[in-house]
Amino acid sequence: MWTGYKILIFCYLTTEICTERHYLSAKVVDLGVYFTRNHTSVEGTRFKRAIFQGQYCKSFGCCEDRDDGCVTHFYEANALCYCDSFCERENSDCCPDYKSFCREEKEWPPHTQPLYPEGCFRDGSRYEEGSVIRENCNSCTCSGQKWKCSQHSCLVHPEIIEHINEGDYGWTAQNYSQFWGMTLQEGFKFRLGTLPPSPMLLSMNEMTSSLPAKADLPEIFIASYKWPGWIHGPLDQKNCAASWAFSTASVAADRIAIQSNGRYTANLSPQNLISCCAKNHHGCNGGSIDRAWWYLRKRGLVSHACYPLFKEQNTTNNICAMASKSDGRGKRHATKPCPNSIEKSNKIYQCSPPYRVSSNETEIMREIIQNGPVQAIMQVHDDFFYYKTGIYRHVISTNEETKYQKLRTHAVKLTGWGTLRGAQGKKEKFWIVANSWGKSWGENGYFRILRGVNESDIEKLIIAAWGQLTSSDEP
Ligand SMILES: *[C@@H]1O[C@H](CO)[C@@H](O)[C@H](O)[C@H]1NC(C)=O
Ligand SMILES: *[C@@H]1O[C@H](CO)[C@@H](O)[C@H](O)[C@H]1NC(C)=O
Ligand SMILES: *[C@@H]1O[C@H](CO)[C@@H](O)[C@H](O)[C@H]1NC(C)=O
Ligand SMILES: *[C@@H]1O[C@H](CO)[C@@H](O)[C@H](O)[C@H]1NC(C)=O
Ligand SMILES: CC(=O)N[C@H]1CO[C@H](CO)[C@@H](O)[C@@H]1O
Repeated sequence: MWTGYKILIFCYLTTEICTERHYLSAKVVDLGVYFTRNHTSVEGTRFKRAIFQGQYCKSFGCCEDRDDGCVTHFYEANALCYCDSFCERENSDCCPDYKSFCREEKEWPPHTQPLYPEGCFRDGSRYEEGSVIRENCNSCTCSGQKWKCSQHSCLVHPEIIEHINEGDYGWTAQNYSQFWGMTLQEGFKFRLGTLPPSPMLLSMNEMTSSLPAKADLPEIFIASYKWPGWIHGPLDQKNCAASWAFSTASVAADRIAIQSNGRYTANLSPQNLISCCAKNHHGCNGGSIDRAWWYLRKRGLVSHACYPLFKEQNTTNNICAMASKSDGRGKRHATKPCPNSIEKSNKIYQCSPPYRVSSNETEIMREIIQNGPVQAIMQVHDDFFYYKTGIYRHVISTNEETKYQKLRTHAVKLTGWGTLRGAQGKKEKFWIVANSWGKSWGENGYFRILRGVNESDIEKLIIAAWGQLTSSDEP
C-alpha cells in the first residue's frame, strides 16, 4: 500500500507523463466533437488519475462493467475520469474517489491518511481556495478543493488540430494564438460578419464572360502575376465582423486598378464602409454585401490610406468621418479631409451595380482572367479557423457548429486557381482566395480551397462589378 502511495506521489509530480492531456477517442463524441466526414476513431488509452482528491464518483455515481458514459470531467488534469468497473484495468483511469466510494475501500487508514493542503492543484502548483485560472476559453474557480470550470465550447480544440495534422486531408492546421481563449460563438460572431445573401441577390441574373468559349485557360493563374501591383493583399478584420466590407472594398479596388490600366491603384477603405454604410448595417456586427455594393455605386469610397482601419473597433469611434456630394455630372467628391491627415488625396472611387457570375467553375475562371478578382460568399465550418497551408476541404466539426448557422456566412476574394497533388496523392484543383484575417493566417493571408465541387458553398454566389470611370479617368 505504502509503495503504491509513493508511486502515486511520483505520478502526481509528473502529471504530464501520467495523464495524457490531449487524446482523442470515440468518447470525445459525447463531449461535443463528432466527425461529419471520414469518421475516424483513434483508440484512446486511459490513464492514471488516482492521485487527486475530490468527489467525482460520489457526486456522479458508480457503474458496472464497461460504461463509457460513466465519465466525468477531471478538472485537476483537464482530462476525463471514469466510475465504471472497467476503469480498474492495469492502466487505471478511475476517478480518484472510485475505490473509496464505489468499492467502499479505504485507500488509506485514517491515521496514515496524507495531509493534503487546502486549495487546488494544477500543473504541479497549488492554488488557494477561490483562485481563478483560465483554461483556453473557460475560467475555472477553485472551490471546495475542486476546480469548477465554465463549460463554453472553445474556438480552438487541440484534438481537432491533431486530428487534421495526423490525417491525409491535403491541408494542415495551426494553433493560432489570436484564436486561443475565444469561444466558438465568439469566433463565428466576430471573425466573419456577412449576412446570408438576400433572395434578391440570389435571384440576380448571371453574366457570362465575353471571352471566346474556345480560349484556353491556363492550369495555374495568379492575379497578381498578371497585374503586378494592382491586386491588393489581405487586411486584418480582427474581431470586427465586417467581411462584407473588407471583401467588397478589396474586389472594387483591384478592378478599378485593372480597368484604369494602373492609373488608380489605391486600396479602398473598408473602414469607410464600416462607419458610413450605416443603413441596415451594424458596422462591425455584420452587414450585407448588396448594401456594400450599393454604397460603392451611390456614395463611393476613399482610399484605405485616407480612411485607415481603427486600431480598436467600438461603437463610440464608429462615427462616419467621410461624406461626398455629387458634382451633377455623375461624379462624387469628398466634402471632408482624410481622417488620416497625412494623406491628402480624398478622391472618391465608385463602381457600377454589381453583377452575378455563373457558379460554373469555367465561367468563374474566365471572369477572373479577363476582368480580375471576384467576390465569393462561403459557409465557414469551424475547422476553417485552423487552416495553415494546403488545399482546404471541410474535415471535422464540433456539433456546436449548427447553433451558429446564421453567423457562418463569410465573404472573401477569389484571385486565381491551380492544380496540385493533394490528399492521398490525388491531383486536386483549387482556388486561391484572399481572406481578411491578416497575413499571419493561412498562406500569407490567403488560402487554397477545392475547386469545382462547391466546397463550403464557395461557388454558390460569385459577385463582381466594374469601376465607374468617366472619360476624364481614362488612361
Ligand atoms: C495553443 O496556443 C496557446 C497560446 O498561443 C497556448 O497557450 C496553448 O498551449 C497552445 N495549445 C497547444 C495544444 O499547442
Ligand atoms: C473606443 O475606442 C477609442 C479609441 O479608439 C477609445 O479611446 C475608447 O476608450 C474606446 N471605448 C470603449 C468603450 O472601448
Ligand atoms: C460550364 O461551362 C462550360 C462552358 O463555358 C461548359 O462547357 C460546361 O459544360 C459547364 N459546366 C457545367 C457543369 O455546366
Ligand atoms: C453549393 O452548395 C449549396 C449548399 O449545399 C447549394 O445551395 C448551392 O446550390 C450549391 N451551388 C452549386 C453551384 O453547386
Ligand atoms: C474511410 C473514408 O471514408 N474515406 C474517405 C475520406 O474522404 C475522401 C474524400 O472526401 C474519400 O474519397 C474517402 O473514401
